[in-house]
Amino acid sequence: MKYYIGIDLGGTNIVAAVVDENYNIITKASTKTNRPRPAEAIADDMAAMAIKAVKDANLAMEDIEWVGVGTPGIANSATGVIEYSNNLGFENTPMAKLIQKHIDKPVYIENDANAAAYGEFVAGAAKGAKNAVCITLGTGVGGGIISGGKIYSGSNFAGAEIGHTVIGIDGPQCSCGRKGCFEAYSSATGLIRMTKEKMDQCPDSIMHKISEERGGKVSARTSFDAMRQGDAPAKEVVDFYIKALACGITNTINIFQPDILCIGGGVCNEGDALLLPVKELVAKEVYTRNSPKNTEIVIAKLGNDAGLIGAAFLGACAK
Ligand code: BMX
Ligand code: ZN
Repeated sequence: MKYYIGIDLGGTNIVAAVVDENYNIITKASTKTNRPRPAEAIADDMAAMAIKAVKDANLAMEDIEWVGVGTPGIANSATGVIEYSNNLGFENTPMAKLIQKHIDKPVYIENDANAAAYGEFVAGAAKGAKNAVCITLGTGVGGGIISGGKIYSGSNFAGAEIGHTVIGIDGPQCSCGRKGCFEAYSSATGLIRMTKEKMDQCPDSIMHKISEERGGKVSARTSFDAMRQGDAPAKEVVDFYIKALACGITNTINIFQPDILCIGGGVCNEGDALLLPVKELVAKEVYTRNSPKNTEIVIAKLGNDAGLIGAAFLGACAK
């Protein structure tokens, strides 16, 4: 049996896993990212979690083929350098080298959403597809493109940032500097912003009661839950969220026409309440609406594990 290490470096958590050749996660070890911190300290913790996961699996480093890392931002897979990651505060961080100080193995790095797309491609909802696109609805909107079975990230490794394509000119401010990005509407962060705005306008909305019950917290679930209780303002928030998401997805399909477009990230826990109306809108608008073969839109299968499994198999993608 062959084993690999996958590491998911997130803004909140560092998770390392040992994954076997059948895509099963054997062990996981995690710690807080605790940003901002120097890259060296974060890399030390990433290596420590990887070493712990190997030990917990009753394996030795000799049993491991390679290490793969998924990170938000621009990851140069040729040099192992994270060129830029605004939320981690990284600029030209030689991540592969920093990890190799502790673990003497090949280290592959990729953008987190690219790694998640690769995970869904090798073992999840996009298995068997020739061309697939995955988008993740989390803190941001991540994009990952699989073309002919390989990750496509452009000529400079910064491609597939589908979240930073504008769907509303002069729309809400995005963290990338532009206004009206897909991410500014369709991330969990965007949904929370729109929920709060609607709550300010509608003091009688059930969304206030729901957030009070949850310690005053407004989350990506608040509007969906209030809608299910018949709250009209909440339904407006959800309807607009779905309209924006369908717009971004239709754009993506019009460009790539993949076999499968899979949607992952926390907001997908809404399941059919999200998927069915999105599919209906896309079917009405997509360029190929009259064609017999259309992109299949599905919810990602591997959840948070997609990034870990995809990272673990980056060495296979590089071959
Ligand atoms: C942002 C961008 C992408 C990333 C996406 C999803 C940074 C730091 N991040 O658009 O590179 O793939 O978020 O990130 O530039 P997540 O945190 O939602 O997983
Ligand atoms: Zn943007």
